[in-house]
Amino acid sequence: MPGCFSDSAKRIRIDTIEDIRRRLLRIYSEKINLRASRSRKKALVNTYLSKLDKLYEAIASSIGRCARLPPLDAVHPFYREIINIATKQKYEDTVRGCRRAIYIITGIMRDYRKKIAKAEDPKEAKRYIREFIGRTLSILKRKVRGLELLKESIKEVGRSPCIEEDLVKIVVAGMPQVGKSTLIARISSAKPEISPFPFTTKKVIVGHGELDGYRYMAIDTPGILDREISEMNEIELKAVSALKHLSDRVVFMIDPRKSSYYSLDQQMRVLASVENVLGIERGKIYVAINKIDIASREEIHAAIDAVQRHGYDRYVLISAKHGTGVNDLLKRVIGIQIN
Ligand SMILES: Nc1nc2c(ncn2[C@@H]2O[C@H](COP(=O)(O)OP(=O)(O)OP(=O)(O)O)[C@@H](O)[C@H]2O)c(=O)[nH]1
Ligand SMILES: [Mg+2]
Repeated sequence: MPGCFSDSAKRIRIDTIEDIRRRLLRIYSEKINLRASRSRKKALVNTYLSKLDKLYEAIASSIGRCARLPPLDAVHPFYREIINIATKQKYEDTVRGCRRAIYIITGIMRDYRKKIAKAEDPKEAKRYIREFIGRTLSILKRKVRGLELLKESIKEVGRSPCIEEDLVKIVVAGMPQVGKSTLIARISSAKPEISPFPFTTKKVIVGHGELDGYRYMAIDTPGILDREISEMNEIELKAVSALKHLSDRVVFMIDPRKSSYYSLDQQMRVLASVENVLGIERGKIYVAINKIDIASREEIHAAIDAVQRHGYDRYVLISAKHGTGVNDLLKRVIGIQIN
């Protein structure tokens, strides 16, 4: 599998200024052994210089991880959206700030190297070390804003699915309890929790699958695409727009039974909202009328009727639980891509 940003993000640790401050103070208070050297002055200088180096290395490696983050336009739009939401659009500013801060701190470090080299006694050398820490922290505070949000956003990306560009991406949407996770578990490697209680699955789950040599990603969208746009707040809308980039195809599942949690009308309204919010062409939406093993013939017909009345002509009858119609659904969904 080619690398993706979420895999590398798992290994990137972004430090906040507070994290850095604590690390510097720890290094500062580490006991120092005056190195064996012919002259006491030389020993003093070497010891404090090596302490300065250690402090600088800690800063450079920490801020360096931030400074080396890729530009936003180099990452997949799905991650870009997650980052923009989590950093309130401040990602580029923060990364630029890190680059600038390293540059300035490197200059300051060189000045203090010279000062320490000329120090007359341990007290003076120690004072320089303290000054260096103080100036470094104040530069970080002035030049690098938003490290907390950046840290969170990278963690968020690390928790997000690995997006492979060249796979068909199938988003499975629908209201709670219609059988999304059951379908995902049947058609992909993902093992979402399935239960008879609504809102069981709380986060977007991605699985991979293969049919007749065609590999695809299947995405479970719990509690995200089950409401009308008018009910979503801004953050939810933005989170949903991240999903846009994973939606080559949409399978919208319906529970046709009268006893289901939501009426057909409600389910159709949410379908219209999904179409809208994902900005996906109608021709790429498949309606899966699920639970045909327990729905009555009348209920199934009423569902087909509602689906057609709302202008959706691609529907498949399935039982996600028993597998009936699932391969047919998949072939049709992937088939669009093949043709
Ligand atoms: N009889 C029958 N039951 C099904 C079918 N598909 C799903 N179920 C049952 O419906 C319930 C809900 O299934 P889930 O797959 O968890 O539904 P979901 O849409 O993921 O629900 P949320 O995560 O709450 O949004 C479970 O008890 C499933 O076993 C089906 O085709 N036939
Ligand atoms: Mg679920």
